[in-house]
Amino acid sequence: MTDKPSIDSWKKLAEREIKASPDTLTWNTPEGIDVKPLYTADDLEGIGHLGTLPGFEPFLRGPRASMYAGRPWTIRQYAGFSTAEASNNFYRKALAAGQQGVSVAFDLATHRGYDSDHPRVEGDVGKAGVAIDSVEDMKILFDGIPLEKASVSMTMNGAVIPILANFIVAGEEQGVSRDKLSGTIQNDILKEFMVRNTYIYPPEPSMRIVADIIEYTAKEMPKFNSISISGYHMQEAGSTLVQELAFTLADGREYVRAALNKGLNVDDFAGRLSFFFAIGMNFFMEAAKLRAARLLWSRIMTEFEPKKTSSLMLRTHCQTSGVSLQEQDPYNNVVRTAFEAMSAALGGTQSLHTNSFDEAIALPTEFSARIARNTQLILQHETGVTKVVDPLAGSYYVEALTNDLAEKAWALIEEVEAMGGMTKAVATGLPKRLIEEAATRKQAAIDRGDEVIVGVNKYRLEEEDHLDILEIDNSAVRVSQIARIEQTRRQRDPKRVEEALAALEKVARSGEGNILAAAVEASRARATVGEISDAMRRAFGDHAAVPEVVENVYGKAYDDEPEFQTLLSRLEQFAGSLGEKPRIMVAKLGQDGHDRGAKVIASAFGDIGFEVIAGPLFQTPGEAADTAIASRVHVVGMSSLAAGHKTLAPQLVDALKAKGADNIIVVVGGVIPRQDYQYLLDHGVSAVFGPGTNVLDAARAVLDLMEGKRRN
Ligand code: 2CP
Repeated sequence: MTDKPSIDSWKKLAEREIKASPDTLTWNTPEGIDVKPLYTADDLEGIGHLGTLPGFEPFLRGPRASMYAGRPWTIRQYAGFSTAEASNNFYRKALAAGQQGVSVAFDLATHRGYDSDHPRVEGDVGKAGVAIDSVEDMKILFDGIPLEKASVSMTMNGAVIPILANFIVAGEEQGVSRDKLSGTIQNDILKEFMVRNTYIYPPEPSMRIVADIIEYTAKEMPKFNSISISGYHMQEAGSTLVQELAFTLADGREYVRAALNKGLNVDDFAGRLSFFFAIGMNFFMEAAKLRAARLLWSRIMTEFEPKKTSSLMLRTHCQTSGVSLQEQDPYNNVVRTAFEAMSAALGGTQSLHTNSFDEAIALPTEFSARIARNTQLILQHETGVTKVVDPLAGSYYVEALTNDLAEKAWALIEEVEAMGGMTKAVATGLPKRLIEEAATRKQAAIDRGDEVIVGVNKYRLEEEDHLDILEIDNSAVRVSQIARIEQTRRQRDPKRVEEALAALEKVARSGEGNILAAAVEASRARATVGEISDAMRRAFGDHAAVPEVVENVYGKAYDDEPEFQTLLSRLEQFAGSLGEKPRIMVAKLGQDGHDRGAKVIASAFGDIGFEVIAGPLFQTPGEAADTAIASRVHVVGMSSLAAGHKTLAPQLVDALKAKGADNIIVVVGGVIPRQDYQYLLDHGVSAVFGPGTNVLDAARAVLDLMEGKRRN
């Protein structure tokens, strides 16, 4: 006989089963939330949100009363590659196969406001998205896709003005006036300064651009979501879910203030603000996060005293987590993505992208994209999850988790508020630093095996299967883009272009008028993305971030572990023989701003005993070689996540050689497909560290290389 059921008797019973206190089963998550092995009605005590209903304030249970029972979320797959023609073809096929909205991925040259013929972007054109140089490309992108029907999301932040202007003009020339265009522009610059790094101008004018877009769309494009306030990239950069939640909502509050400062009425734009979150592998916490987000947003918006309840409503897109995908045993990624998608649905997302299983390595193939899309179709049509609104409501665990997340995120939001809001907080570098620390801690937990990743640090295959991946011939894309730019330049009226660009520059400089309205004129005149961006560069200047490196986070996770100590003393010994600390430069080349990997490596190598030089973002191979030589480094570690490695790494090797510095060892790390290793090794790279590399293994390999070089 067991005791009568009570918490105490449960504890005793559990203790007998596990031969330890059940408190030892508590899971201390990176969010600082202690997840207990059992939740009961006692955990609901004092939680204020329990009696709420979907469609009503505070919208915790969903922005719509009927939610998916009335209309399922939008299946919106983010895609774009090489040319406008290829991407258009892909969108048309996807729409015919069940996708419901379009979502455009632009290449990094476009993101950063460079035309495809610019010398800085040789390795980037057409690589991680589609190259768009002018409205001519934009028209091809949407050829045969009726813009009065299909809603279009465009992920653009840096060059947001020329891209949105081109979209408006492409609509016009398709016969669809701008008031009929529906969709979303990302237009979220604050998180670019924090994590995503596709900014162009300094923070202050960048915030004006955001506000001008909100103003223009509020007046002219009633069906268009003016912004997609994004936490996605924070989680991708390593943030905890509390950080993602807090910084995203704090960003949102800042944008509302910027729009109000332009004299807008809150109800004229608040209903068209939208959000974007990542959905990672912490299944219940991710669903709870979306519920908490809606609760907190309605709390924030209440401060601005809107009259319409829709102004309090958080509507969001979600994407399954890119960083949760692994290169090793990649079909596991299908399973990961399916769980994440289910979690997003249980959390009540409005729109969803499911990643393809090969995205840890390359852009999706037609095959992998089909499985990703079908993951959502199966969820919507076969599992029954759409039939009931907010089915997790009332779960002791999920309600307690929703409350815990909301409380912790609110505390962080208040901290940001005390700093004077998010623009000021971003300027101090605090959010970025907190995220980088969390990322470094996570890497150490994975390297130590504390956090299990199936097929990577446990159950790893002896031999991986070969995987066919999509490869973009970037030089061919560049040639065809340059030909089209030249044709556009030949056919346009140069005087009209010049006048439109001068008018745009004046609006930018003077602070009077709307920048987007001026850019629409320039786009009509066939000014290119680069020319429009340059007109604003002349007024605003360029933003350059100073890279910082987190210290004593990675090393601390290893404290007194023998394996780590052995490496430390080996390095010390080598430094002794060298007469100085070995120096490594972590380099980012081209327009690839994904710097999580670079930052984690810099910080871990620093803790191991290297002197680390963190190179600035966006260097050309020649510039990186100059920095490496001036810093007298022994090794350059190039981090590449945007598929530019086959162009940029050999150029870096050649630049070092040309400058008489071929004694500097070059290693490459990041998203490098196995198929490319030999190519890189044949072109002077000494070692390649692909996804899933243990950082200590990488450090040992670099040390081996340096010792080998010294012996020869
Ligand atoms: C929805 N509707 C309903 C119901 N549900 N009507 C009746 N009953 C219901 N149950 C209506 C809505 O009010 C709306 O009409 C219409 O149906 C469409 O629904 P929605 O919920 O607004 O969906 P949506 O049009 O798909 O819009 C979703 C978002 C939008 C989140 C609001 O901003 C969006 O699509 N965002 C996508 C962002 C994105 O794709 N980002 C890509 C990131 P009305 O409009 O008339 O009200 S790429 C990421 C990469 C990683 C990167 O950033 O680098």
